[in-house]
Amino acid sequence: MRTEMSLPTLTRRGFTKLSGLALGSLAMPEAARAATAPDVSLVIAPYTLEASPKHHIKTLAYNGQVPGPLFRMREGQEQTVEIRNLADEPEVVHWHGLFLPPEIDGAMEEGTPMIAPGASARFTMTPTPAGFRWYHTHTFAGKNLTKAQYGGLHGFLLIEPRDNPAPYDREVFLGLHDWRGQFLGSDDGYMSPVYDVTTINGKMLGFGDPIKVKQGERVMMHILNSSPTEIHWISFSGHSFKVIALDGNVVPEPQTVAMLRLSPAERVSAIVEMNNPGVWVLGEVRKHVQGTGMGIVVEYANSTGRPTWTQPEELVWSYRVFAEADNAAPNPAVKMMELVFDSKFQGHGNEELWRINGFSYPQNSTPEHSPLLQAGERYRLLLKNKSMDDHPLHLHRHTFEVRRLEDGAAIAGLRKDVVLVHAGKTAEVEFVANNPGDTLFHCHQQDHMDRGFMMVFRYA
Ligand SMILES: [Cu+2]
Repeated sequence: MRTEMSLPTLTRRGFTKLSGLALGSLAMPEAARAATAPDVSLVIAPYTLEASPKHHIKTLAYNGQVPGPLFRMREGQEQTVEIRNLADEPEVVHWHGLFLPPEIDGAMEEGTPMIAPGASARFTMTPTPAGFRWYHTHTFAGKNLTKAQYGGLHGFLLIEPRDNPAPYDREVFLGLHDWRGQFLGSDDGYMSPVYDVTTINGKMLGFGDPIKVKQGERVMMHILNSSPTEIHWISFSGHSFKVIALDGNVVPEPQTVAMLRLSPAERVSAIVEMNNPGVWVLGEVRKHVQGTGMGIVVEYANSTGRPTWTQPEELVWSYRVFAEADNAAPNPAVKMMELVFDSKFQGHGNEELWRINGFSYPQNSTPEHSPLLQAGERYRLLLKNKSMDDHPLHLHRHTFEVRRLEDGAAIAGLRKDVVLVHAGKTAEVEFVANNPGDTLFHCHQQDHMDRGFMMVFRYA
């Protein structure tokens, strides 16, 4: 399929570039191009998101939609990918949660080349592991709160498992996002973004299509928090969530819970039994956030009326309930690696500079400071957050197992690629160094990674 033919909203400038690209590709005969059509085609171009009739947001999007298209792949089945960049600035696409080589993983810090404006990139990849993954831009935003993850460059990716962990009737994908951020300085001079528009699947509550369900259905909800910086709390009035997987990985102890907490880049896959007919709101638990749009209507067949929202009284979430207790003796073969996070305040009106073990990126990733991994070894990361902010920490190209929670509880079996560590707390995760190549570790909060909260692990 030729993607450019079906782009709904190319701007004039985008169209000019497209023509230029078409000329550039004349070197390849049309038949040859068609014969080698990619399995996955992404076109990055300017786009205006209509979050509501009164909220039009100029941004970048994949294939003219926010979130970008859902891709389904079979685990281990090779895919050809083509990415065309019709934006004004270089772009890169990160395949979050996959075990890819650093040249295509989608982080410049690992050596993935950026795609220049007007250029395209083409490669093959073998998608693994199975589960709910996603893809997103991995560029720098700095003070511009419309760029990088502040914008619309994110989409769903499902790598189909060989077996389904639980029976369900159908799947729904929901993406949480925050828009139109502004840096707000607090009394102590620190700056953080605040947002005046929030959406689920690009729409504010009441402006998108409702999710239409039937009584008795079991719906698998795959929920992604693609927010640049914000943790979100989600509940579904009249219903509960049976959490099956976190970050796409099946949990050892599926549990039914009243609400979900997702920090930036986290995913939850949960089955909802549609056993309470009516018209309901699924949305952000905190009123002031839902008030900016983060909600979606769920409508049973033959039900009408205004959607009902039941306000939960408190925020409840714990990784622990989905994990096994860890009663095993410590494994002496595991290598300990301590990572201490703090910040250096740059002066009033400026942001903090984030540090890992005393140095910011890139100083912490020189041959002298960069952690060196031995292939095949198991590492335990002691994630010590000595700062006054919470950090969703992400390791590229590997899955880790959460082993110790902030309250000291030892757990096992919870495999993730993002873990939230609150201010002043420590958590521990383990991973096996089984994917040689430069590996980026960073805070998934855009303003933190932009200000030094990244580090490259290298293999010996
Ligand atoms: Cu952070």
